[in-house]
Amino acid sequence: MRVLLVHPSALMYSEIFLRLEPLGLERVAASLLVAGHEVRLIDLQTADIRDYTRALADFRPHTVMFGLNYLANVPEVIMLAKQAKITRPGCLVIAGGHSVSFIAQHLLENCDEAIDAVARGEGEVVAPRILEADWDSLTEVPGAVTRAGSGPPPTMLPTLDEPLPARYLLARRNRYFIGELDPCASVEFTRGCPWDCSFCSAWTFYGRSYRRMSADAAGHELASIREPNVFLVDDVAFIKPDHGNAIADQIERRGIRKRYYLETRADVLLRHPEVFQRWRRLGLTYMFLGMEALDAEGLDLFHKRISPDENIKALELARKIGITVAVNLIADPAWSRDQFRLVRQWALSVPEIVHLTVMTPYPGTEIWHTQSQKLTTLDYRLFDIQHAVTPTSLPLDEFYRELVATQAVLNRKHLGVKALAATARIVAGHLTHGQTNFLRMLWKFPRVYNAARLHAEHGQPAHYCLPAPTHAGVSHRRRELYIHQPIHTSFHKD
Ligand code: B12
Ligand code: SF4
Repeated sequence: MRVLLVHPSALMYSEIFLRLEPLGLERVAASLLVAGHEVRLIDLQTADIRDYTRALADFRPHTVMFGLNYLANVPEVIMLAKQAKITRPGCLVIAGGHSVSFIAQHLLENCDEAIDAVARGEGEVVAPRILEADWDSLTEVPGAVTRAGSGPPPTMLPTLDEPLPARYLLARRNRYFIGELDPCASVEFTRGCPWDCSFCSAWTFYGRSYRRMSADAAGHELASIREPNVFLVDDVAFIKPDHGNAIADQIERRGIRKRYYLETRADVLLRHPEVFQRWRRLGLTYMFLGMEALDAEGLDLFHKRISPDENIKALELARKIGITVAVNLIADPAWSRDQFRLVRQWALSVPEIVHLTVMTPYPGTEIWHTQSQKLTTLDYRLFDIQHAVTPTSLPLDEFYRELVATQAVLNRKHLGVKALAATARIVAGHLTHGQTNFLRMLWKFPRVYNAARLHAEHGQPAHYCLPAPTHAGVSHRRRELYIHQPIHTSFHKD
């Protein structure tokens, strides 16, 4: 069967700092190839809508599969799905990925019949099974959902060691970057997270499980990557120090030389600094720590299970090791002008890169159940953690002015004249190799972060909307949040 896989375009607000390869779709592509299908992959983050139109006409796919990890991309995917149905009448249109797994039935009932089925959970397993099944027996496939009903819960991959992502299917690989790590590939060593933060759906998607790729497979995959830089997509890197060390052994044994960016938690870094020190020597350059809040009250509210003191100690430790750290804070729509001011003051007092995102209840998170009765909009496009979708204490336009003013202060800290002078050498190095992503990023900020535009985006007509919350105010059972049902691991806390 001919299968066209499509990743939608990047959100304007994330594209400023980075653009990363669609690793999930590359793994789905690899599993479809193993099952004997002919596969093409288009990433609209780097390709043009004309490439998509051309692929529908020339490749003539029997099935078009869309990656829907992000709610904000839903309206775009419905539009692309409609185009597929017009150009290739009778073709099967499927959506899969993180976010769509939580809203499958609602999307199918509210997409003007442009999407036939949703594949929930890990695509390496469910996608080939859907293509094997008859349309009439689709609702028996674990993870498959159609307008006629849902199959059993999706099943998990027995091992993360295979398939190797079909990276070679992507044209324009030099367009993927994060900051000055340009070009940059992505790799995944572990899947899932044993913590349970209230604003996050990483743990609910994988049923709070945590799985690891074997060190040998990780070494093999790293060695196969051509880019000099690697973004490690694991939610929390090196929770298990033996795993981090075993992969480090592989890197040394195979003589792999790259620079790395990873995300982890402050307590994981504090518990096993020696692993991060070793990785620093192997090329670890940037680390992202989700601090989320500066005070204990905020951290408790998010179930972060960490203290402000640990967060600060982790920053000091990372500085000592010589890793550049980026942290994220979550802006509560209830913030006053004073709270924004305090964040600005704190951010200017530390050398780290500070990002500010807006607290957003997503389906699949606990706060979807506790906060969603307050939603002020159901427009998918505003669920991108840049917009306020719950009531703001300040008038909305003023909230955005404070938010953007704070983001601008944080940005100037790193992209101001002094900082730019420091990056000049890096930029020159990139240009020598024809890499322009980092340079373009430096000029995009003022155009993208704009309070008036953020505010005006609330007024755009919404043709497609999230499901109206039904559990509002009702306490829910945590297991009902899960896409993959929990498997037993030593990490389970409930
Ligand atoms: C890497 C990453 C990114 C990359 C995206 C890279 C890319 N182009 O794909 C970057 C950094 C750009 C990014 C940005 C954002 N991200 Co992000 N991201 C992640 C992260 C950490 C890992 C994703 C990943 O690559 N995993 C590894 C691959 C192998 O898994 P996967 O993509 O999930 O794919 C599997 C399944 O989902 C499924 N699947 C995926 N696609 C398809 C398609 C089909 C047809 C099928 C059948 C199956 C299928 O099968 C795959 C293999 O098992 C996840 C957390 C997580 N653990 O999932 C958050 C996560 C997905 N991101 C999230 C968010 C909020 C965002 C942003 C909105 C934040 C922001 N403003 O910066 C933006 C929006 C991006 C956009 N639309 O432009 C949230 C999603 C919340 C939600 N419910 O919408 C997550 C869950 C983080 C979290 N902790 O809450 N992100
Ligand atoms: S925010 Fe990080 S630590 Fe918390 S549940 Fe999500 S992935 Fe895990």
